[in-house]
Amino acid sequence: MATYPHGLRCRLVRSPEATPSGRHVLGRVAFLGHHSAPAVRAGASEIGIHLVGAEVERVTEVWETDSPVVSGMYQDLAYAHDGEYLFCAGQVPEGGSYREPVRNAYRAAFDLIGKLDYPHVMRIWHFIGDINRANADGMEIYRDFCLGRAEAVDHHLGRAGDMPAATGIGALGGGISWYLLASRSGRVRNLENPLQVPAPSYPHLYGPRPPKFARATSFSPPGIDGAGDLFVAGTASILGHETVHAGDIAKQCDVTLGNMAMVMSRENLLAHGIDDGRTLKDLRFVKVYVRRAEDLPVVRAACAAAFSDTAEIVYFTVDICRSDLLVEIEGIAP
Ligand code: 3EB
Repeated sequence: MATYPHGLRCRLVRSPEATPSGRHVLGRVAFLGHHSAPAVRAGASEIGIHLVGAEVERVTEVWETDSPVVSGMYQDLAYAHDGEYLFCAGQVPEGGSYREPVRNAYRAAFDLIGKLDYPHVMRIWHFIGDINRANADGMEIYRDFCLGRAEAVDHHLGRAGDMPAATGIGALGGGISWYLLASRSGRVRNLENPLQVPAPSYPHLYGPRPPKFARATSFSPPGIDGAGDLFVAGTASILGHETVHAGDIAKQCDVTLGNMAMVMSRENLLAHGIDDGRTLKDLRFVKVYVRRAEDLPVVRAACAAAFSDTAEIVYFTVDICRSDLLVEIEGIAP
């Protein structure tokens, strides 16, 4: 990522213990063959998310900084912060209804953010077990999750409150594992995509309360002009508010990549008052979620053509929040 004081950086590594960087670790997100609860380990906060089959190589996303960190547990959340950045991770246990536990999890996170003074949330990820299945009341679990999240956002930020770029995706284990990044200073700007209806304005067709997230978030540290670090949200084959190309993985890849290119483009950044522009080749850390393992070769080929040879790209085979979506992609352009 760009070099600036207290630089926040991401690495995707196969074995974090074997590849120390000499920097301070805020958070480790291990993608594993099982869940492991949020905890503080060796001074950093850590969470394990069941996202890969037992036979697959594990990958860990490591969030690092230049300054020493202070870590701890707050309620069930594991956190670490360095005076400029906060990483925090939580896990909502598997259950029959997620509305209230999600509200509670968000309340704990907003409390922590307030208490420690990191008011600018720049990115959030949610990994949701059985995302397309019905909960105990017959509501799809993703919709149940969206309901709790929307109520939490109403309560803490007000009805018009906006949330940053997010990922809301399936997981192989049950419950909801999630983590976020926030900053004390700098500037967070949430971006929309002119090709897509803002998710918070989706019609009721997709659930009682819409998903609260932005298509991308620009984080500019103090003194940095332009987009700074651009976090592109989980992006799928949606135009307007509708899924397009149901059943066609190649076309869904094209639309997904087109949406990502548009949200990062100079045209779109200028429309949001940011004098900057990025392309797909600027993405450094890319996570690709593919519903059906048999689609992996097509998705890998599309990503290899679209992204830089030096981008770090990881693939997961998990369900996606709408049953007709076959692929979802997120990334960071530092
Ligand atoms: C979409 O655009 C696809 O609920 O937090 C992407 C990113 C999606 C985040 C979320 C959902 C979420 O609606 C799904």
